[in-house]
Amino acid sequence: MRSSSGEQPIQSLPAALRVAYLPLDGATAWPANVLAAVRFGARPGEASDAALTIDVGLEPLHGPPSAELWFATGPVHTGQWSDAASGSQVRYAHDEQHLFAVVELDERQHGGILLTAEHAYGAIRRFQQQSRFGHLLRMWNYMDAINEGAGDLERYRQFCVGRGRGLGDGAQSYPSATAIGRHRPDHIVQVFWLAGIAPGQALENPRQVSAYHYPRVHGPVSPTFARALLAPDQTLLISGTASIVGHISQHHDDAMAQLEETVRNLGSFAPHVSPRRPDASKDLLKVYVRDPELTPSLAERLHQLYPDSEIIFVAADICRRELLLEIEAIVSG
Ligand code: 3EB
Repeated sequence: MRSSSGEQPIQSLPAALRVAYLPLDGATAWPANVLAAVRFGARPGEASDAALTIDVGLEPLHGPPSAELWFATGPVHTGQWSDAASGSQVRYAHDEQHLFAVVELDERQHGGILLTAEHAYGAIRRFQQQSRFGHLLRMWNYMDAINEGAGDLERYRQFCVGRGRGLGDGAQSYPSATAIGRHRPDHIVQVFWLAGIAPGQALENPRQVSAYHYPRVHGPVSPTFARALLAPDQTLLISGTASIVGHISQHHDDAMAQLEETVRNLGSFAPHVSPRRPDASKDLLKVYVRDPELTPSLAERLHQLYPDSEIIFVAADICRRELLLEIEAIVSG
């Protein structure tokens, strides 16, 4: 992804977002000043020193379980916010520039995937309206059985309907995002996000139709995300990216061909990668893999393509049943 390795300190930008993967091997200590930790895999009972801990029920593959750590750039404040309209809680942590927050709703209490998504996104919209961190930068959506149901009743499409209703039509631009299915059902629609005091710049991919302009064939309500977002500090937050060209899935049943197509899609953002700051973190890739057995060959190719990046793999379902993998990335500014 990175096209240049020039080193130029850029003084005028806000403090850099710093993100890293930490192996959860019991031996590695928690670093200080963590705004939020996103942990993968079931890890009951284990403590975290992060201000906000988000446990994601996606099994890590190929390597030790890890946490994605988002570092704070100053003192951290945490809290909980109640949204009476949806009966939900937003848990959050923020420093002076960024907020990380999560809402987790049980589908059994909210009447299925569509209403749960609507309630979650209604809560997010209301929370964001009163927040000092008014600009959504990056969102993750994790849910059960994402491909269950036929046609427009497929759960991902129902999720998109609920998300659209919850968000309303006030949005002028969208954050980057990921929407993924858990292999092990837990009935929870889990949405977490990064927001900032300043807006990012939404980017689209010339190889792909913008998701919010997908034609009707992909569902009644289009997904609301930007292909990538350039954060105010120039960190590039690339959305979940798959083997889609135009709006059509490519290379059904061929994971390695899907990988190459996905890599070409990721390559579209190379012009937006800024020169590396001296203190920049490594680039991070997260690979969602439908069939865990594919992991070794995917890993071999990805390490060859991105030798300087940190790459983690998790078992997950992708939002179209023919898609076998999806990759998201964080490229430091
Ligand atoms: C795609 O390109 C693949 O619904 O928020 C990727 C990233 C995808 C985000 C979302 C969906 C979402 O359409 C799926």
